Amino acid sequence: MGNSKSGAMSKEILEDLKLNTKFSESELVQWYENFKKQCPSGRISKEEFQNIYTKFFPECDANTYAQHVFRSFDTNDDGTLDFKEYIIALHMTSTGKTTRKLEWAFSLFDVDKNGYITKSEVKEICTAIFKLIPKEDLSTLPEDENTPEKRADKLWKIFNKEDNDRVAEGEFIQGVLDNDDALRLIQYQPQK
Ligand SMILES: [Ca+2]
Ligand SMILES: [Ca+2]
Repeated sequence: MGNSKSGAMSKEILEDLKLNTKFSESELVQWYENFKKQCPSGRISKEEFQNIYTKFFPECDANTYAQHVFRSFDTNDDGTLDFKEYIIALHMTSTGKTTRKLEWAFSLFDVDKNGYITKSEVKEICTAIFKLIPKEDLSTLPEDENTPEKRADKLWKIFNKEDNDRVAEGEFIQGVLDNDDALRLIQYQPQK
């Protein structure tokens, strides 16, 4: 904070990232240089993020999902991703540690960031996930999960909740860990 915009990453950010991620100092420095090259302003706007993200899904509409992913990465809610948010996001989504990934998944589903997931939030994310599924794959989905509503219903049942209930982070993580279907249902997995 309050550091000059140009040049190297500030010492405190570097120390913080070394502590909070598994990346080494030299990896972080390398990432930072790449980041500065791609983003000379040091920040990624929502539009830039959407542009990058949707390139990975040339055949479908990834815009809605990209917006949700952006929101879940923008932890300080200022409408841009800075280097720290970018690296933490990268760490959460790439690390093998399931709990970390599920913490991120929780923040993806918690659309209004109030610390709980409602059934309508689950439906909203399921709808965004569905837009990622190529048309030819839609017809191969199991009967009980071949619409966003059915997928949301199936997911919601796993948490043993009434329609008007809400799910806290701990319940969400435990629920997904305890159920083989849940991990598959909370994310988009391309069919091989
Ligand atoms: Ca931010
Ligand atoms: Ca919420």
